[in-house]
Amino acid sequence: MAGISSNKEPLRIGLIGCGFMGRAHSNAYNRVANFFDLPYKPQLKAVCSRNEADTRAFAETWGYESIETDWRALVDRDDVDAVDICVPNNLHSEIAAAVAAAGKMVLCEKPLAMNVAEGEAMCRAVEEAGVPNMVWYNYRRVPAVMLASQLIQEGKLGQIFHYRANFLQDWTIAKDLPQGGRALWRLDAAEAGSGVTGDLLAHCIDTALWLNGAIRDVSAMTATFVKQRMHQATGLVEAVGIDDACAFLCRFDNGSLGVFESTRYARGHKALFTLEINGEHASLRWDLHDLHRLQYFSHEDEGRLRGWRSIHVTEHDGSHPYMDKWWVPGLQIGYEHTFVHQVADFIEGLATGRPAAPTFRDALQTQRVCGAVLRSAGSDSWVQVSE
Ligand code: SOE
Repeated sequence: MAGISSNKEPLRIGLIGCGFMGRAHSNAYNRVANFFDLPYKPQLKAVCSRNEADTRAFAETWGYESIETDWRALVDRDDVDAVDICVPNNLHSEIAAAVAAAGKMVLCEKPLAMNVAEGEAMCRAVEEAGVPNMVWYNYRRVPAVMLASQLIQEGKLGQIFHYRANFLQDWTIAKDLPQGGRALWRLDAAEAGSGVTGDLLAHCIDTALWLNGAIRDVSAMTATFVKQRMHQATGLVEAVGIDDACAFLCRFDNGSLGVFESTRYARGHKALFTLEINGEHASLRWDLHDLHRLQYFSHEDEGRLRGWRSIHVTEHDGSHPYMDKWWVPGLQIGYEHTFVHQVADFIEGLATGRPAAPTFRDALQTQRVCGAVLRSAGSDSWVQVSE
């Protein structure tokens, strides 16, 4: 690989939130300039969360120069160019509006917002301020998924008939798992907005909209299997307001049919994100547990040899997205690299003026589908995905 120039402008990052996603993004900021030759290099200026000792420890581990314990102080700093929001969903919109008003770039963890109205307000805030913005739907940047997108764009599948996606987990089956607060805010509707729909299905929907275009209408069902859990903030047993599982049917604008399923109650599955697309000439299948492989079946292959191919997406000659930046052919990369790719694309977007997707506006469309799914489940009826 050609050498990487050391002459780079700093992109001064302020991170809000020290959880799992704060770690994933910090890792990406630290690594991107070692592997991608870009005009800007992330400089970890400040990290913010409410607990001072935890924030200091996080800053030391990941290399942040300083800490804040009030997100407003971080947003107001003159030495921060871009603010990364990695806190529970109920805080996204207020922080994003403040970041935009301060004229800073904003990167926001998925889902964009608690609901469509908040998402629309966030889009208006960043667009009126004219600040670069992006939402972290990282699975688009798995090389095998990006390759799938290229094959579809090239017309290799022809007309698309079916789109199928699952995201299955099993970590909330225990009835004594509390809701709310640290690590468990995803179980609290007041902090998360929804359950698996906004958390896991949102990934499936983002990828589907990108690969297969707009979704017209949906018919969904949800279930909340554990109806009460102790809330960590109050110590009281409170009603659970999130969806534990959600499945929906949909129709895409291109005429294809979609089937989506997501749950945190699929015993044995930890993070099984799979997608399959069936077209007129070919089909594609991808599985997060085997993320460097793309399964491909082409009806145009010679009959004797026709069958599913398992493409090991590690070529270095430019044929496999991103892979020329990493090791040597045959050596694979993993989950954390998807975030490195997303930072690289964000920086590239700053340099070229072509914003990296998904922007807030792109992610609003996923929010709209999630909203329609929840409305459909609540009303037991087909619901249009409105613009
Ligand atoms: C939930 O367990 C979770 O961490 C999601 O919030 C992430 O977005 C997903 O990538 C993995 O699972």
